[in-house]
Amino acid sequence: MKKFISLALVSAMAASLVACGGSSTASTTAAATTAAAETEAAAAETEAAAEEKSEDEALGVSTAKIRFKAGTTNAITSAYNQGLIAFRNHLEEMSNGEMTIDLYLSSSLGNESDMLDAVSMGTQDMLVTSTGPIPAFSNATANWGVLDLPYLFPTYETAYEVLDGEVGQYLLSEFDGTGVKALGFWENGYRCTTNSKKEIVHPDDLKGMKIRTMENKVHMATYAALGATPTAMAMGEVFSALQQGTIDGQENPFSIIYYGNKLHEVQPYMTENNIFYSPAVLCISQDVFDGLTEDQQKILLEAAELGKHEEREIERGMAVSGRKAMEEYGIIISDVDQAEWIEATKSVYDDASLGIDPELLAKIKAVTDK
Ligand code: EAX
Repeated sequence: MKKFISLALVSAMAASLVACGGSSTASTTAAATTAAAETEAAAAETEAAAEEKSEDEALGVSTAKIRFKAGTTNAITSAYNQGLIAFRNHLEEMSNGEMTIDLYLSSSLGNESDMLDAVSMGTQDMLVTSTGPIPAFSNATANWGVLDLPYLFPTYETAYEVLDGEVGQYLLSEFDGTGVKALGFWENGYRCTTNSKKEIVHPDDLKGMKIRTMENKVHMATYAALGATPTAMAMGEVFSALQQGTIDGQENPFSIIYYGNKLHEVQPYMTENNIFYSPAVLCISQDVFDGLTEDQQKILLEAAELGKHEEREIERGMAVSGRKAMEEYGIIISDVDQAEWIEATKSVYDDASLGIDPELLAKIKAVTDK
């Protein structure tokens, strides 16, 4: 909006300059007027570009000596970034302003796979990512796909018990030696299907639809089992692909759809089928972490733990408020018989090509089937 005002202001100023021209030196005045208007317009564009840039970043306290460069694929209003702000507030307070986090938003540092590589190489300090790119990130993390299975976690509570317990901590430790230190499980949320064509209530309704998934083979196998055509794509490309119709739909939690990427603007239909409980992971470059003093490391870990719980609470809230906001926006949201969808996706558990670790799955089931 400010950009529009700047340009409107400039054209009004230019008009007033031209109006006060006139007299025998009209051509000189007109030239001067045009030049002035062009300078003003250029200045407005620069300001607007700076403002746009500012929409891609949210910097921490300017006086901090230690600044962690953190990236996500979402807007500032998303649960990830609201969680990072909560984490940052604790970090700044507990370190007396010595440490802060500069947020780079909406895939401005690249997609999640790129950013995970950048953190491992130390060219980016921090990242909150979904589990999407993790199985393919390293041989050490190849068995993370177990967390991406359909209908694995029936409740938030069972997800937290597994992720904060033995299985989750073991998986986080698999990042050791990759250049990435995985600090803990944040929350992406329960992933639902949106599309631009029709109400989806039963699994068969998905037949033949091109549905964007993350570049994750378990998610792709699940949508293939439902009869859809899974189309892997980075988050930053999804809005325009939906707008252009090169894909029919996508799947994400309400928080990512509404608060993170405004996908409701191009997706008139949504199905609350909650196929995947999708964890997220807060990562820091191992070299960056090792370069901190013991006290600074302690503060960072404590602040990250507080941020984790706050982010999960924010995301759970967005799952409710996001649905309400989307209904008010006019999105048609269909509820489903989840038993039907569980039945339609259970074959994925037997797909040997997905490299699911049976021992890890058994440990998870021991919690979720209690
Ligand atoms: O992690 O790519 C996705 O669909 C993710 O949910 C998103 O980037 C947030």
